Amino acid sequence: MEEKILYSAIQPSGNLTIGNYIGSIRNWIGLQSKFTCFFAMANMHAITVRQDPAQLRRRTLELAALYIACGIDPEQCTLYVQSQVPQHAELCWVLNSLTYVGEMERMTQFKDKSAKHAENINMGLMDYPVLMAADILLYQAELVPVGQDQTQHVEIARDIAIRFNNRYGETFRVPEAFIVKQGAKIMSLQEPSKKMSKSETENPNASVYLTDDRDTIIRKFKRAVTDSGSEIRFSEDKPGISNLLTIYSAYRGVSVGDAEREFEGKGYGEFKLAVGETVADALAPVQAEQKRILADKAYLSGILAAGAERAFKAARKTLSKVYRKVGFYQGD
Ligand code: ATP
Ligand code: LTN
Repeated sequence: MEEKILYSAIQPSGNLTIGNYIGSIRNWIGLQSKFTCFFAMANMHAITVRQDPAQLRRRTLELAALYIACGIDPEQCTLYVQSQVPQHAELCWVLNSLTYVGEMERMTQFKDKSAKHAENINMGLMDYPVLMAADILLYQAELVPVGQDQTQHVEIARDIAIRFNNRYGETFRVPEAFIVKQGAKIMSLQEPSKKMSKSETENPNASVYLTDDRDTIIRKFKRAVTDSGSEIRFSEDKPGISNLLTIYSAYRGVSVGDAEREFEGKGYGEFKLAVGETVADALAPVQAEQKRILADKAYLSGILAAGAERAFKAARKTLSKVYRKVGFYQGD
């Protein structure tokens, strides 16, 4: 039986938060032995908002090292940089002609980012979901593990795949989003009604970065906004405490129910300290490993070169099929 394909990516657009880890990377680890996996550094997506070139290059490598430090096995998976595989842009162009402007204008992320970067509402920002569809469809991926905010984009990738298949005949596998039940949307520690985001830099206490040191992590959790009352219970009317319980249970590997029982009768202060210490304990070895990998430039560039080559081969196969289907001359 042919092995199923899994695809995911993260933009090297900032320091990763524990939200990125809990909502996406953490779930890749367990799936990598069951699927043929492709994991990318989505640097082409990242430039849809302004990036400093030197910083983008550095962050791309940091993200690759982080994937490996978190437990992605580069021998087992294909780890590569999106811009090193030109078929992404090429397929995106073809898919653009099957995508309607109205659909893109309705995307929540486009609306949010347009409001946030009103001075730079560029074509790339609007086309972002089509490039993402190209990423996924190029590899014939079946499963796309992402956080909740990306479900709309995976839906549009499905629509585009179905549309293409209907018009030109069976070409793409129709992908499905894989969203975890707990932790698909980690909230800001300062405003628990808002998503924790790596590009939110206004309030540094809102996000916990995977690169934060122990004291910073503990301080941020101590300052986390909590709710009225004193009970440590997961419920809709307690968004702050519920968010902390989700983070704690993700890093402890226990259920939310178990976490609630553990802190029964305890106060908010004690609970917040325990969450901070748990996260700090878990991040320390990842940070050390990321540092070690980054220092070994030859190792990392070897992994990325091999990854780009493997990705290129898979992508070339799909693109050539697409070009044939749409009637692009490919030589005789
Ligand atoms: P940006 O702020 O630059 O848009 P981001 O923090 O939203 O970045 P992305 O690169 O867009 O991060 O997302 C990487 C992955 O992390 C995606 O699968 C996304 O769904 C997931 N993710 C992002 N934020 C969270 C969050 N707060 N909780 C759970 N998953 C998240
Ligand atoms: N848009 C995604 C990153 C991304 C992605 C992908 C995720 C780019 N291409 C393909 C899954 C599949 C995000 O997380 N912001």
